[in-house]
Amino acid sequence: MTSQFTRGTEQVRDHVAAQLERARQRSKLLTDAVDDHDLVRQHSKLMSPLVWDLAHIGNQEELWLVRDVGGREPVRQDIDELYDAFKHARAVRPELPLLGPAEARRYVSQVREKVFDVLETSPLEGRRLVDGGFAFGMIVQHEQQHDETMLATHQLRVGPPVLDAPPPPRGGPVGPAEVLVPGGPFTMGTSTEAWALDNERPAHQAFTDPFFIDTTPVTNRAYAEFIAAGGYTDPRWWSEAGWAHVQKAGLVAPRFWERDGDQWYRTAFGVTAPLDPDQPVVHVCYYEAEAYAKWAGKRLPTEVEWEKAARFDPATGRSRRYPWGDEEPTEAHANLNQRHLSPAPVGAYPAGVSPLGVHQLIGDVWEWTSSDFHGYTGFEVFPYAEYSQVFFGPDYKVLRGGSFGSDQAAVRSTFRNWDYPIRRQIFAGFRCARDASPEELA
Ligand code: AVJ
Ligand code: FE
Repeated sequence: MTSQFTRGTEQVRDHVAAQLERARQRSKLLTDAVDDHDLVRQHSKLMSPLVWDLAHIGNQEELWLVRDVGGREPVRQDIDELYDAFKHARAVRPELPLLGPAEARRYVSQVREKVFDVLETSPLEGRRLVDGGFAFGMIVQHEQQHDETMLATHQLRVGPPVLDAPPPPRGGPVGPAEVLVPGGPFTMGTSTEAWALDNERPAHQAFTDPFFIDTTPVTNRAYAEFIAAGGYTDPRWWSEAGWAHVQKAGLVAPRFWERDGDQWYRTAFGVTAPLDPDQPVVHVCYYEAEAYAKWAGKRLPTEVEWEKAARFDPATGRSRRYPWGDEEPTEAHANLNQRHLSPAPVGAYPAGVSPLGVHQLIGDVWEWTSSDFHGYTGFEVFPYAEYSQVFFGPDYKVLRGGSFGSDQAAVRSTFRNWDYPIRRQIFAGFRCARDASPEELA
């Protein structure tokens, strides 16, 4: 596939139509999998009812593509307020007079019909919002992001399994445990990726000292060793905020883990099975990641380090779109697109390795970094402040790389996710890094 910035207008339209369709197939799968009662109820205070996500997807699509890009009459102006994420916290959304399952489904398909008409008739240039199909790409990504959120709701749902997928591919060799990333400048962020969101822009030169980064995300096996070594009860490994949190919340293991004697079990989408020791650990919060890293004699990578490990090609000095090159991900490169319902064992994606030999940077699990979420120098709100800017500051930590539940339309090496450091319902794990000593560089 060619990259978005080399596509002609007709190719952009075809690409947009296919991506919209793919996103909608996934939204349907996630909402048709459960009955009406499960669609309207709250599976966790942290999440919206699934039926809210569905209509919110339609409402954002209506606001940006039907009304703004298309200049058409509203489909349902009366419901804007209900589906404005800033008006009502997730915990209170079930109490709102929401559209019911049948109404929500009708609403999203009415909007979609108009959007296909707008797509056929609107010029895709001349206005920054539509250049390269940006507004459509933003809405595709928005739907896929909410699909990942709905997948997290499914993971929190209690009851017999309703989702099914083939197991991930087998693991394989990964080489040395860490790789050395050379110090110096590299290009971070992007100014050319047509569908990159405002917080990924602009491309700029960033600098790192030489550092080591783990070849793979931290596995269940390694994480279980931290638990067995008393990691959760030893304040030496925890930051002040982390120690306060682990005690108050009573954390003893990753979310969805259960012990029976010496064996750990993990429940995923209604299925409880012995933990696969070679899969990356998932459902840990930032504080747990930080504590593990300290126990291991390491630290979390900064966001700058993570992106350099994922993009920098020392042979050319260039930053790639993905660790493996500039081509779109295929199923050989990365565990994405909800193709499997868990992370894959380490070494499962040799075709996805970075030039420096780092595995599984894209897909499998979101990776916590030590960085707060801020705008890059030269950041400009586009097209609305409530996507990124209102979240900038010390309250959120940046996560990188996407998970098995992220769609490839919404993941790239410049993509930035963020969440509170206590959150565990997202598909998040981590890998460690450390400074390189002078002897190691000599
Ligand atoms: C980028 C995943 C943090 O879900 O809060 C969805 C994406 N923004 N609707 C979120 C988003 C508006 C956002 N994250
Ligand atoms: Fe949203």
